[in-house]
Amino acid sequence: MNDEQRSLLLRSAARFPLPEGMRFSYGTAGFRADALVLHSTMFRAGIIASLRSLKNDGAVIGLMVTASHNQITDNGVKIADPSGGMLSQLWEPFTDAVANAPDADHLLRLICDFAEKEGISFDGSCRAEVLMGRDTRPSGESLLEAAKEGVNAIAGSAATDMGVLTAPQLHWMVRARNRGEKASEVHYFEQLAGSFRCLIDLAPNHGQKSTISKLVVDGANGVGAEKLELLIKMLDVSFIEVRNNGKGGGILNEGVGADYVQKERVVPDGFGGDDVGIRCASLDGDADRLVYFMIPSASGKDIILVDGDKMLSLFALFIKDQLSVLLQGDVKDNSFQPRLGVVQTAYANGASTDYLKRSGLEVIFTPTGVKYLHEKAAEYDIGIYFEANGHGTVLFSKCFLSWLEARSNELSSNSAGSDQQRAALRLMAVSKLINQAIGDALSGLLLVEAILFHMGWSISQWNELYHDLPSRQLKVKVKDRTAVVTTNAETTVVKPPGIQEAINVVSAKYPRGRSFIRPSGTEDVIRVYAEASTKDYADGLAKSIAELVESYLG
Ligand code: G16
Repeated sequence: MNDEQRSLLLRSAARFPLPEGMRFSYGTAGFRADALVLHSTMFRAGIIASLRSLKNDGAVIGLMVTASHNQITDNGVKIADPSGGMLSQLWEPFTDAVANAPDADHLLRLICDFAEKEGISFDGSCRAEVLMGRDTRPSGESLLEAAKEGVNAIAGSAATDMGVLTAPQLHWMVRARNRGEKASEVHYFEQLAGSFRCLIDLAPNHGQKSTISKLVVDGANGVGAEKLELLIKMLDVSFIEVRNNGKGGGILNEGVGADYVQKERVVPDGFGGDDVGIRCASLDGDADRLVYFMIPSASGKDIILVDGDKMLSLFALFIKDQLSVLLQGDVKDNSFQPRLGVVQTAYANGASTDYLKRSGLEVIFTPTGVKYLHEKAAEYDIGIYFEANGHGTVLFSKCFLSWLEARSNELSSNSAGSDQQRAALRLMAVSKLINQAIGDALSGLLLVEAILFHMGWSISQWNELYHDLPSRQLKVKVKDRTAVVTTNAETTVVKPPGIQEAINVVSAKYPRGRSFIRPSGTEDVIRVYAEASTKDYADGLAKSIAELVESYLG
């Protein structure tokens, strides 16, 4: 950095001092905290995004201002790498250090040292570019401005404000830009709508498309509702109704949204007795998570949850079927056997894992956080990953897609209209519909709808794929959540000593009892998960484990 560049950085950084006594930590999906204390973090995240772009020869980087499922007063930031996926984990320690640098001088020193180590040059040979978006939180606008200043503090960098977006839209745009593809919101909607229509037209019962039954979507009073309404217009369909779109005075994520529905398992606001038996779905605050649910009776608050594990199972079943049709019979080049794999976390219901394994699928586990699942899924030709909370997608390798395209061309000239050709076209449409950058509630929703239509299934038939083991999740507020350290994809606690043994003893008392604890990376709590053979057992086990956490961590 030359003197001019240094003084620009110092001057800008001085305007965003670190709040007294605060420590920020890069968590499961970036930084998250009360919006009031986040201006310095946002400014510094802008710097990180610029540096990341310079490191990648000026490739576009994404910066999304969102706290997703957290309460409305929180905010946060997610950074998207050139692939559209989450920021490389290798940069997390540096990002943490930058967020906590005590003053402008320390910050400058950190950046210069890191740039030297990473071979990042400020000689103007390439220009950093950062695409920015935000969700609908009231704090978003001013925090985005702070992030913009961070980008501009690295001389020559360009920040492009894309306005209010879902997080997956921004990730999709980053990927598209870096692939030299059209990357506007309209192009995003066109790609989703086009590939959805294609799947519907390829369904065996496509003549009945006007009979698709009603779907009611809870938009969490957030950005997903607004964007889904636009997508519905583009699709020109009438079977999707959006509720909780934030226009009726509802508050973001309060008594609504995918996180609430999945964790509390109760009817969200805006839904009730009139929705009994109807297919319902819920998005989260930045529309990267999706769960489905049904209201079984008008009198109670309970729902039947159809979660991320069920979505994973539905997608895996459909893709496996299409692959086997495609690979059957007289295949000219049958040397290529695509590897299909699924990725879950410890939160996956035990019954889902059993079902997937019984279906002959390879199942692997990672810690919580799409950054881990995505990385694993990318090792397969087709990698399907989902967290139980509804965050996930399906990744298709470059090599598989080239093979598929060649195979599809071959089939269209030799056996147009055959089952095999239709299977190839369906898989190509899935690869365009489902977001290749990150989990995306809107694209996931259209894929669920297309597959249910293809199968001729109701939500109840889908739910019958397997029966969930009853489970329960709790949050425990403790003095210091970092005191809990886990291993084995978060299924074993190594610190504090003794607590894992105590968890094992308690879990063993319950038929099919399984439980684990882990520190949340998005909220200041310890999360408790428990499952067992009955609802009462699962509730009892979760409560006992929460008490253990309190007794060990206070
Ligand atoms: C983020 C991550 C998810 C993770 C969730 C909860 O979701 O992207 O992978 O499951 O946080 O994480 P934790 O249990 O560590 O709080 P979102 O939708 O909030 O961005």
